[in-house]
Amino acid sequence: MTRLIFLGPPGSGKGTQAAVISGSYSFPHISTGDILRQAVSQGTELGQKAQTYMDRGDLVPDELILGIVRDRLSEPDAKTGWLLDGFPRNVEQATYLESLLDGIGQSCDRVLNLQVSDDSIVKRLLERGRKDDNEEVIRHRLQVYRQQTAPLIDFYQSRQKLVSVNGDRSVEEVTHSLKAVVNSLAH
Ligand code: B4P
Repeated sequence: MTRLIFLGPPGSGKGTQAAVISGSYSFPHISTGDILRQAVSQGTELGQKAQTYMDRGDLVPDELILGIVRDRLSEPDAKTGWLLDGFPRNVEQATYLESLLDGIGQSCDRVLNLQVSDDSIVKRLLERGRKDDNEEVIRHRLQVYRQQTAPLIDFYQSRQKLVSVNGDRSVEEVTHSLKAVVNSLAH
């Protein structure tokens, strides 16, 4: 049973690596970004509320996110492990997750922190060209990351969960390092 959180700035490769790792180890990949983008493309109430925040590069308000994660983690496939990609994104979300997991007798095993330089991030995201991938929005997302998400590095370090991995390498090299961490977890 493996429970992982992928942490890192926008464009650090969380989504890319989470897809590979969850495929290799067969645990569900839960991406709040994917859930939100799906809601936007389907025009649901959640999607309509979330879109403005995402287009600006701001975090979507916690009240829209927390219930989604709670419901997703209570689905049958998440009983035996999961990989959270892009959640938590701030200390409030991390505190909520901790008490949610406490309540169901779970805890996360490791928080994998992908480290990538700002220059690589801007280059990667401009190449990807998603709607929220123009230079102004990318710079804003990096600022939001520093203010709201980076404090989670200390949060998880103090709980002895954090493992940092150099994400400024090829996809395969990063996957190799991440698998070494997952394989080291004795379950
Ligand atoms: P996310 O969907 O989480 O996306 P991201 O941070 O931009 O990207 P990620 O790190 O997954 O990068 P990827 O692998 O795609 O968030 C989008 C928005 O949703 C947020 O701004 C926010 O508004 C909202 N949101 C999501 N979760 C939230 C939450 N919990 N609370 C509030 N709001 C939330 O990689 C990026 C690119 O790099 C790709 O093109 C990829 O091909 C390339 N790449 C990856 N690895 C590479 C490598 N090693 N070398 C070269 N290129 C690489």
